[in-house]
Amino acid sequence: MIQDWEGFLLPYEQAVAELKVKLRGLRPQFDQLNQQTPIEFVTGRVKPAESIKEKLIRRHVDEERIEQDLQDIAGLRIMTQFVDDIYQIVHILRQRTDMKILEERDYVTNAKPSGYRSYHIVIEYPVQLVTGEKKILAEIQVRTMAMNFWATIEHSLKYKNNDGFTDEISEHLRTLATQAYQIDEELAQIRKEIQANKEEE
Ligand code: 0O2
Ligand code: 0O2
Repeated sequence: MIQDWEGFLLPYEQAVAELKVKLRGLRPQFDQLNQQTPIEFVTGRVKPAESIKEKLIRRHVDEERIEQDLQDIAGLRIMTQFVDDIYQIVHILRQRTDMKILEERDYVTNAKPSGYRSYHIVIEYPVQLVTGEKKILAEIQVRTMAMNFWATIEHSLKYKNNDGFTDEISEHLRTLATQAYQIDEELAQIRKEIQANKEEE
């Protein structure tokens, strides 16, 4: 049993703080190169102890296995303007030497049954502690702002009203997710047209 949750979560806090700085630091580099940045904004959080405990029960995970089996205690989120930007970010993350990618889950191309879209990357990240190096798992979610807007609202509706969440409501939310994705596709089309117009000039 973990007695000291604050102590247990400290390396995760450190990892989230470091990764926020590193990922946010990519933006000015694109500006410097006069390139359009694929990153709109970055958020991060450590899962609160109460949510971790609830997830351990829900997923039947033994507390002994928490570090290996709960991949999103440290969570980072990168928001983009366009769908293509997601894959550009994934490519950049694959080249990095300060983190090791363990798993990738592409829910952008293959949406979840709920309608949820996002690209998930599980990394192993080394944190330097006074007691030495500790490798922890972190989850990076990469998604467009439209995907994020849907996921944030759907999450809060589901979280707060589990009982009232009927099949009809799930279906309605799935339709809205499809509509949000259509907006992403149309925006990509507009970007392409603008590019083509520029090249014609
Ligand atoms: P709630 O109720 O959990 O949504 P900053 O000052 O910007 O450096 P800040 O303000 O502490 O840092 O946090 P940040 O990084 O701007 O955003 C934290 C919020 O992002 C959290 O909200 C999370 O909702 C959300 N978030 C970011 N990444 C993840 C992730 O990977 N998974 C999940 N589940 N949520 C994420 P709050 O404030 O904790 O409130
Ligand atoms: P929270 O409150 O966001 O932290 P698992 O991580 O074990 O739950 P899996 O399949 O191993 O599930 O991982 P997956 O699906 O790659 O990532 C799970 C996380 O993705 C969730 O974390 C959510 O942040 C997000 N997610 C997945 N499906 C949905 C969905 O239908 N709607 C929304 N809004 N978010 C989703 P948690 O731990 O569930 O919660």
